[in-house]
Amino acid sequence: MLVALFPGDGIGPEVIAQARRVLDALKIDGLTYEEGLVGGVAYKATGHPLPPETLDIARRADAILFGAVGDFDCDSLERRLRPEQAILGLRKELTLFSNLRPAKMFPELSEASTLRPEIAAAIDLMIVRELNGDVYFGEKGLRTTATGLREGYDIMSYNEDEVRRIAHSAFRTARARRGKLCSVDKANVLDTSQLWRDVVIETAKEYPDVALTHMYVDNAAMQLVRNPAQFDVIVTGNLFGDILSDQASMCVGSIGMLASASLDANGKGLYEPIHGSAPDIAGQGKANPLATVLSAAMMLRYSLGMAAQADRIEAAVAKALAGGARSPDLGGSLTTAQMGDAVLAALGD
Ligand code: GGG
Repeated sequence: MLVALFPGDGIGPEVIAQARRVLDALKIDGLTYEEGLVGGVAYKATGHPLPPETLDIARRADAILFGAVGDFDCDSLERRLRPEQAILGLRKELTLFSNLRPAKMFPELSEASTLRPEIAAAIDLMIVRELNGDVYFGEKGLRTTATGLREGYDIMSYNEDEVRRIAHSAFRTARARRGKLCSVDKANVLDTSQLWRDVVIETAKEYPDVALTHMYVDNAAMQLVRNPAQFDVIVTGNLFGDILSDQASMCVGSIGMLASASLDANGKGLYEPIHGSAPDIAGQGKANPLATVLSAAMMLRYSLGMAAQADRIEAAVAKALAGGARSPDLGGSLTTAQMGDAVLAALGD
């Protein structure tokens, strides 16, 4: 089985290196790797953030392990050449429409959460973020109005098929968990959200065993910090999902802890930490690699059919944290490599 490794920019290579050490320690027969350039490093080497050679590796691979993209040097480039287009391009080209972002409180991290321990302790939720539509992919541009003002626009749109397929993914996810699904939209203001809500309600007829609720996104942001235990699965659009999952990450201690899976309809997936390239700390050994290590576990579980190996990684991360392993984002001083060492030691026990 082929895994595409796309480390990318900033702290991407550092966190991917630790995930690779953990995967190697599992000694899985028949797992091979091919590396590709994405993001700012790809632009600097080839003139494009997602070169054809990288896309070719991604298409041939059974799964993709992705680090992060984003580079201050590229801030002035036209949009199609910016590092972020690599991840958006992969999601679109491979139809990776369903983004699973689990946020679960490791009990040992309650002191790192921004919430009171008794509120944080009960967090175990999954955000299902739609990845192929919304303002990310609608018509966008800069123009000048009739009165000479500069104006920017990004069209938000979803068609019913796009909503239906993410709704099915979310209902199936909820069915496999605690059977509760909260659909988050802004249907009091946005027509896109009204269609979203209508289609989710239609789809619910096929899942009578799942309890469906609806929440406006502003309320959802507030409820996530007020009473996060009420949530099992949250399904929402691309932009709202991006924002809510960053918020959820701080509720469970750090953005350095949140893994993700971006799946197509057949189980092929791209796996990445939800954090970006953090150029301010790149190369300093300060990055927390656990989100990437946990993304590797999701890859084994969702795309490679190796649930037992995924369990081993997740148990090792929990054990390393229980043993006191803490990177700076978690209030500690271990380096990126020392965090990797702690997971490897826990794997070997
Ligand atoms: N590993 C996540 C990453 O690199 N994020 C950078 C980024 O541009 N993400 C766009 C998005 O997820 O909305």
